[in-house]
Amino acid sequence: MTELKNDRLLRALARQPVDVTPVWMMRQAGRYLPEYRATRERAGDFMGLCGNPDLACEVTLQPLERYPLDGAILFSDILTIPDAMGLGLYFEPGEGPKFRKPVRTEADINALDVVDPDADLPYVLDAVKTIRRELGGRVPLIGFSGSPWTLATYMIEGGSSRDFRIAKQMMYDRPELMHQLLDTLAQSVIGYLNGQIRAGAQVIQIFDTWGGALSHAAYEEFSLRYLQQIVSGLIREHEGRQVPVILFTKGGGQWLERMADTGADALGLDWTTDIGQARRRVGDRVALQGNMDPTILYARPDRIRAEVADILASYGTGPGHVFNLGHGITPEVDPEHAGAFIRAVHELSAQYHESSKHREG
Ligand code: 1CP
Repeated sequence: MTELKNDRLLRALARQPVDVTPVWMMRQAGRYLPEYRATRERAGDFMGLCGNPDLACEVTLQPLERYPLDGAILFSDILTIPDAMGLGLYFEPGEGPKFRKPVRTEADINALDVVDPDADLPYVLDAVKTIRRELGGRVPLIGFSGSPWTLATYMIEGGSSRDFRIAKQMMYDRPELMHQLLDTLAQSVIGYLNGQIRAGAQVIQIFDTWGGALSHAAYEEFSLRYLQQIVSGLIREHEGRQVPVILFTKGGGQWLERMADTGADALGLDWTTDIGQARRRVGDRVALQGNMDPTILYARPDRIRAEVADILASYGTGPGHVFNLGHGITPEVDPEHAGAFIRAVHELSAQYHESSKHREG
């Protein structure tokens, strides 16, 4: 296997010394980039893009051509699992994801099988292999999945939702049925992520985008429990290296200690948590990833730079920080502003890693 030319991301996730803080962005391959829009046009639509390993590889690499990012993230979507379960994922132009056959009844849930990634999602595993080959060891490749709870919300609601009315009704009225669905999803996620690791993913992130919509007790029972099951079931070493796992619960700032208990290597933070306080709470148990408000990217580049400086100062000196946005970059952001953000992280973070430079000689 090729040597990694830039292993800052892996080092930071393992809380080892780095020269500067590594940075990548959620949704770094996406609609804010004109070259992405052009490739999606060629693919026909979003699912055509996800389903074509060569085009998925092309859009994965696009942000790396523009910016000195420290990681690549597989171009795919969390909703490939429910699609593989037969729910019929589609995208109406200008609208979010939708399912032709949402899951609403006991019979619907009984009919779901655990996904076999080799048989049901070969295009994702092929994309991972193609991207690893084309990366040539430039930076590590991040594979990902949605959390069972987050996937369940889309499957039950049939798409995006404001209040998760139908999903929560099932959770409160038929908890045993919800657990059956979440367990099927957790088993599917474990197989899918292990498939991505065997195909070449070097870091794993689990997106629990809607965990923050749950009550304290419901988060433990319906989201965290399954995050734990997944972390316990993942391959943790491959190609002679650790494969770090990052858990990101949007709105999960109050549960960081419990998330660290799962044995994950790193926690993703949204922008509502102070990263310095988070660091004091979790100590050296996990690395932290985050956490700039993505809408700051609409502000002037000097304002973006000041925000980066504040977050770096809040985290403080020493390793264990991966810079990221607190959620995905949005389609209307000016690509120049994204560039200013990434440059600022590298330029302003060196001072927080001085001692590591001396130690490395
Ligand atoms: O091209 C387009 O118009 C479609 C927009 C788009 C993109 C670029 C969607 C539809 N998905 C993606 C790619 C994607 N999705 C990636 C890879 C790109 C990268 O990160 O560089 C990843 C990691 C995701 C993950 C994803 N999909 C999440 C979790 C992260 C998050 O945003 O919280 C979620 C919730 C989804 C569902 C989804 N897919 C697409 C959209 C617009 C949504 C969100 C819908 C909603 O808000 O409910």
